[in-house]
Formats: sequence, C-alpha cells, structure tokens
Amino acid sequence: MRIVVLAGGIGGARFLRGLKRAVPDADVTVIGNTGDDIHLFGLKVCPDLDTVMYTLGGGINEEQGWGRAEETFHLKEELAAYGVGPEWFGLGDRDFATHIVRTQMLGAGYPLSAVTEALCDRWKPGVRLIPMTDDRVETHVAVEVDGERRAIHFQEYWVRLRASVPAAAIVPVGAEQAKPAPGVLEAIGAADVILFPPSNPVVSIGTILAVPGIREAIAEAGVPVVGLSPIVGDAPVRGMADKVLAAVGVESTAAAVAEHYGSGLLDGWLVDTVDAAVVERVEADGIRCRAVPLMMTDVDATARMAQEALALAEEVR
Ligand code: GDP
Ligand code: FO1
Ligand code: CA
Repeated sequence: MRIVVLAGGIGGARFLRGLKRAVPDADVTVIGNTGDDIHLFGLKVCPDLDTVMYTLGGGINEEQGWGRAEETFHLKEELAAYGVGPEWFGLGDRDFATHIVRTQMLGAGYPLSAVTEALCDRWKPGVRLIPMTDDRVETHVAVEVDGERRAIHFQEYWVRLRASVPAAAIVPVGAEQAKPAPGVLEAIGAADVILFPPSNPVVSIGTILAVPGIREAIAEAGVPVVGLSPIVGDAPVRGMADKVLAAVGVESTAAAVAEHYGSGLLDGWLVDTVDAAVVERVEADGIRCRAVPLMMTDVDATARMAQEALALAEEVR
C-alpha cells in the first residue's frame, strides 16, 4: 500500500511512528512542511523535517519532541559569549551538525530535497521524506506590538513570544512562487491513500497546501483523503494551533478544522471520543466522520489511530 502523509513536526512525526507500527510493509512518502525553516548563525534550520527525521530515526529528544536526545549547548554558549544571538532559539551541539551539513550541501548547489535524502541516509527513518518544495518559503506572523503592526518570523512568534500576542494574519512568504519538490506530485498521483496526521492545520498542513499544485493534486488524486483532528475537546493537545486558527478565522474545534479543509479535499475525518457530539455536524458537511481515541500516549495507541484512519479510508473508497 502506498501512503502519502502531509506532516508538520511533533504531531506528524509521532503519528508516523504509529503508522509504521500499524502497517510495517507500507510504502510511506512524507511531504514535510518547510514554512517553519529559519536561517540562524548562517545556517539553514528545518525544524519540521528534522523532527520527522530524528523521531523516526531514533535521535529525538522524547520529552521535548524536537531537537536531539542527550544534547549539550556549548556552541550556543560560546556564541552568546561573543554576543552573537539569538539567545531565544535553543540550537544544540548535536543538532548544529545537521544544520552545518545541510547548509554546506545547499551551498554546493544541491536542492533541499537531495540534502534531506542525504541526511536520511544516516537516520533511516523508514519513510521517504520529501520537503514540500525546494524553494524558500517562510511563514511570517502579523502581530501588533506597541500598537504597531509588523510581521515576524513564525519561530519568533512561537519560540520567543510563546504566541502570547494575538496573531492577525499568517503569511507563508514565498509559497505562491514555490514549486512542489521533485517527487511530491508523483507520490500524490501514485498514492492509494492520503493522510493528514494531527498536524497544525494552518502552519503545517496549511503551508504545504499553499504550494501551488499540491492541494489540486490531492483533490484530484481520486483516492481517499483522511485526516485526524489535532484539536481535542476544543483545544490543541499542545502548541499554538488555537492562536493561528483564530488568525484565519477558524474556531478551535474538531468540526471547524474539518470544515476548514472542506469536503472538496477531505473524505474522512477522525475526532477524539470526547468530541463524539460533532460527528453528525461533520457528516452533514459531506465528510465521513468517526470518533475514536486520538491521544498519542504511546506508539501502540498511535498505531490504533493509524489503523482507524486506514479503516475509514476503506469505508469511503
Ligand atoms: P509541530 O510542527 O511540532 O507544531 O507539529 P505538527 O504541526 O505536526 O502538530 C502539531 C499539532 O499536533 C498540534 O496542533 C497538537 O494539538 C497536535 N497533537 C499533538 N499531540 C497530539 C495527540 O496526542 N493527539 C492529537 N489528536 N493531536 C496531537
Ligand atoms: N522550540 C522551542 O520551543 N524552543 C526552542 O528553543 C526550539 C529550538 C529548536 C531547534 C531546532 C529544531 O528543529 C526545533 C526547535 N524548536 C524549538 C521547535 C520548533 O521551533 C517548533 O516547535 C516548531 O517549528 C513548531 O512547529
Ligand atoms: Ca511546525
């Protein structure tokens, strides 16, 4: 079975670990979000690609959900001693190596998709990980600071400000001009099923869908498209999805997120059992909906979620 998954960072990566446990023989292609990418200290950092690669490759800091296990921060401390920041972004020594290799290869002319493949040669995530695009896309957030509206990088909004100021708009800068990376449209066209894991609907999956051609290819693939809600009990399980959903005028409910994707894109939607009351509303919108446990407490529980998603895909096929 050929499965295509659109993934952000932690939610996408943890879901993928369960999917691999549920269907070990499946051929899984992951289209990764690169809108979170940022240039720091002259290096290109790709948080969501790295989170997927480290999580599936066994190198992730499990408690944190991002960055490397057994990490140290000597390099960052040395840079800070020279007055070189930003201090608010925690890049560790082990993680730095990944960004150095990536930046060197990009500088030598390799596209990000080829660089990602090279990094995955080491980590062996057991899936094919492709960035959504080889072109530069950066998610910016319009905020109001001291009565003045300005756009800041998504990482500054989330990591430095902890999403503590209201977001007025979310702009995936560069997305309109971006082209899907080699292999993206081909994987979608060859898929037997397409899954939206419980990833952020705005700044992860929304950014991937903003690359011209990707949304259209999914809608026209003619195979089941099934999503899992990242919103449980009217709140994100973690992160700032509520803040960025508000910025695009969407309520933080499992039903509103399904409607945001719409029946033109989604065939099936899983909500958590605590949200069972919304099943009827989602189905009235033309999206087949089931309520099942959606908390990724461990890999087995996550594998059951993946099985439910694939079962729903068979129902709507
Ligand atoms: P990020 O890039 O690290 O923010 O990760 P993603 O975009 O892939 O996923 C973030 C989303 O995952 C958040 O909106 C969370 O609400 C959601 N999430 C995290 N853990 C769980 C879980 O156990 N169950 C569900 N249903 N959603 C989760
Ligand atoms: N998240 C934080 O909350 N604080 C950090 O200092 C931080 C550093 C960091 C370094 C590398 C990396 O790949 C991810 C990192 N993250 C950090 C996670 C990341 O900023 C966000 O969680 C995602 O981009 C949101 O989707
Ligand atoms: Ca992300």
